[in-house]
Amino acid sequence: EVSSALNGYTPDAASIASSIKYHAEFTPLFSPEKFELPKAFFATAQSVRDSLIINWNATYDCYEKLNVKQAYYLSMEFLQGRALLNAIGNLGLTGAYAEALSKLGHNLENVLGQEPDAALGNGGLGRLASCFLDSLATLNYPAWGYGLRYKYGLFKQRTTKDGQEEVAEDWLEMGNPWEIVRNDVSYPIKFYGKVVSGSDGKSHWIGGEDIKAVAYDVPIPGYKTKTTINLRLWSTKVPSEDFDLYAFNAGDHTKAAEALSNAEKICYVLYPGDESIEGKILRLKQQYTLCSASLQDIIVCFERRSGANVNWDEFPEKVAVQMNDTHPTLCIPEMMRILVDLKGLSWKEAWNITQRTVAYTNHTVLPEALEKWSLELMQKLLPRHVEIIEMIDEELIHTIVSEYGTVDPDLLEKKLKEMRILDNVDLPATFANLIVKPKESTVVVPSDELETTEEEVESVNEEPEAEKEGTLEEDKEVEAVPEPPKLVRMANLCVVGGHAVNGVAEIHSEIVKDEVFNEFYKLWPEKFQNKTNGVTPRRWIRFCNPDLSRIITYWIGTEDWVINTEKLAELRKFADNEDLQTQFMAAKRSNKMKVVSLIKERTGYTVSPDAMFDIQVKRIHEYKRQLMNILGIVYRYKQMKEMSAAERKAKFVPRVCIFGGKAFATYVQAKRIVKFITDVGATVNHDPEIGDLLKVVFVPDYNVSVAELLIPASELSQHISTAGMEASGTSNMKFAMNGCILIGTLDGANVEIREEVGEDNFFLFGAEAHEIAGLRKERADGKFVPDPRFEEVKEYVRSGVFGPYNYDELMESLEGNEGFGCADYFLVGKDFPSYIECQEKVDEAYRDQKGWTRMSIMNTAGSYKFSSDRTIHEYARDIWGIEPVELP
Ligand code: DL6
Repeated sequence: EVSSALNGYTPDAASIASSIKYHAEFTPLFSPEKFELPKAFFATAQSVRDSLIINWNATYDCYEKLNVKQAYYLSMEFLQGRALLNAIGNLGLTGAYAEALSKLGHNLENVLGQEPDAALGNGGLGRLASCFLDSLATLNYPAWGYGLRYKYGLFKQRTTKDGQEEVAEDWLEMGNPWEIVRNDVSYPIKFYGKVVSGSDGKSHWIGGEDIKAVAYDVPIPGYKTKTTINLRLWSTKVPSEDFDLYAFNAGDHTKAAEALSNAEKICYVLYPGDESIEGKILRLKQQYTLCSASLQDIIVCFERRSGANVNWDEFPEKVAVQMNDTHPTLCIPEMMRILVDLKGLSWKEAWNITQRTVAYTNHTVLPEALEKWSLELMQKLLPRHVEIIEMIDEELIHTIVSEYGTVDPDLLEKKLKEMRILDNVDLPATFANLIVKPKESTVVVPSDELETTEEEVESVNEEPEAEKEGTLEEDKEVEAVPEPPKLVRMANLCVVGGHAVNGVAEIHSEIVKDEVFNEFYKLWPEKFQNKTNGVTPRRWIRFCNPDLSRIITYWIGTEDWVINTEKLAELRKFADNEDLQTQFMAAKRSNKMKVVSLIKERTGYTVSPDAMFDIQVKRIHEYKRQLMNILGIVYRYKQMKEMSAAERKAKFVPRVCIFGGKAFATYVQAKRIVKFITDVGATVNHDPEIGDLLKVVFVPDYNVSVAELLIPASELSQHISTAGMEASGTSNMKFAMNGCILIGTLDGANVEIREEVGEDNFFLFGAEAHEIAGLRKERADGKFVPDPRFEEVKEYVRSGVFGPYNYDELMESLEGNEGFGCADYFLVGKDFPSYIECQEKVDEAYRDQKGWTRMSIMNTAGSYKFSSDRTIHEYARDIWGIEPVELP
């Protein structure tokens, strides 16, 4: 146990017990007479929160007094998971809390199990944000997180006979003991309306719909330090004066409630479906709420700390804003709007300040994930921001023209096409004659979608400009090819408006420079950086794997590795030591036993702890290739069925193949994959011939807490994306830390993990990133000859072994038959032979348990680089320019 960070005061078990009792008595949420588990959790969390608040206030006061530069991490996602164990662990009070609870008749583990996961995120991007908060606090960096307080977390996943079913995750149902509602901190947020020029020469955004964003603060404690930073989550409400009491009293309750629900629904769910126009509007409202509320808050803080003499030029010396992916891109035009329209700065001054303040992290190379917003929709919702974006676009055109000249119109056209923020939008009048080329079509046909936009658009907007001019009707009469939609490319805006752009693993950052943003890279190479992701060793080793942690501490001789992970490398020298190996294996086995129970409880299947635990847990996505994993399992099963019992035993080691992950509700192919995995499991797991030699389990509702159980129990984990497509991956780091051996492609952070743990301790297969384009072309040209084993396995699936569901569509997606998109875009067929051959090597290696354990130790030892502490130090030094501040 570390000593407490509580201002020198270490509460003992007795005082903790009395604090828990106090909260139990005065928590009106539960019935007074009983002290059952839900109440025990709530009271315990509140007692911990008291301790956190002491440090949280001290941290806040310190930054306020010193007026230090602070970083603000803006993210639509924070995948916090549970907080209790992390908080008492960071405070060094785990033992004291366990003792206190036992005095009160409860067991800490059971109490911990009561906490719902705070699943305000989807996957890696959100969990990374949460790891970063832990590292920022632990390393004493002045920093805050900003996000949204979604009423419902990421959906609860059930697996039924029809596949995945989504159920709302009401994580706030029993209240949230960690948050502090700050009714004193709220900001107005406006949508729609129009922009008028005032007599003062400034633009005024008036009319429209007004809501307010209210802050909910969540203290984030660091490990072995007093520093406790803040995660400020915004919730949306309607200003009370806007409640239509007149309509309500007149009996029109629906009308009166409309404004309330319009405001509140902004924070209902993360990533509302955006197939409909309403869904798109809601998402854009969410993004703007996050940006506007956070920036108003940051600016208020800057002004307050500056006192009487606000010097705006100093803003970037006091503030760094990191945009986690493109979701918070509106920070850029919002900052410009506040500085120019509200604070009276010139455009030039404001642009200079904005660029020096803001930076952008790219987390994906998938073109569909690089956000593009309809210009027309944005114009309706955020008219002033569109004016600002148009001006930024125009300045960018100036830059491009002055850099590349007008001598070569083709080159200029290419550059503009790639780099402009506005896509499919004519050049502004001043540049109209730069590129003189015949136009394909000049007829404007407005998108139907946007004409039938939700009623609120109609009601809060002036008549659309086009209608006023009477162009719509005329246009409709003309039979014409529709023009491509006018779009705002958010990623381009990020690159232009920020001073730094980073990828999240070395290979990914190279792809960002060479492909995704190549034209920008040629123009501004100095902006581009790499920041390889990391994960917090507190949550992902120390707290989720106490047995392994004790072993590491024993062999390294200190617990310092929890904050200085470089020390993990010292384990290398003991990798052959039999005592260490025995301890490693024992810890693994005890973690596997917990997973045996989890699987029984969640799926009803009984699995053997003697089998190899082979795990793939991550969002279900075609590029992550869960399909290749399950087809590999099907191939294994088919082979087993064709052998005698003795041959089977000789060839294969027993395996429990575990899957987990959620498919986005509207992603049909991903949902088919979930169904397929569960169907294979239903057949294989009930096959008496196979027994414990193979089990296939889909653990429903994978989340942070489930990961905390599965990862410590893993022996093999799969990171098998098509090379070049996984930006980094972070579960690969967590698995390696927990002594799991990875099978994977040379993709994302796998490349660096393999370098650190050693080639011999990583199972590598598959095509490399530089080969992918050629391989896709080969497929498109019909030159690809599939391996017979791949053909065989698809045929086996089609034969109906796995039940009546028709898997033709899924199999055809690997063949590229007409109507099912491109030919095996993710190259499952290409990599399949090397994958199954590599899996044979895995079996062989697992038979030698000593050798395997050595590899396992080498993985833990080699994982030291992948601590988010290292990543955060790099961001602080290279992008944010912030320094650690030790609290007095
Ligand atoms: O950087 C965190 C995380 C990476 O580790 C994953 O490789 C990457 O897929 C994920 N990106 C996203 C963004 N959207 N998409 N797709 O979640 O970021």
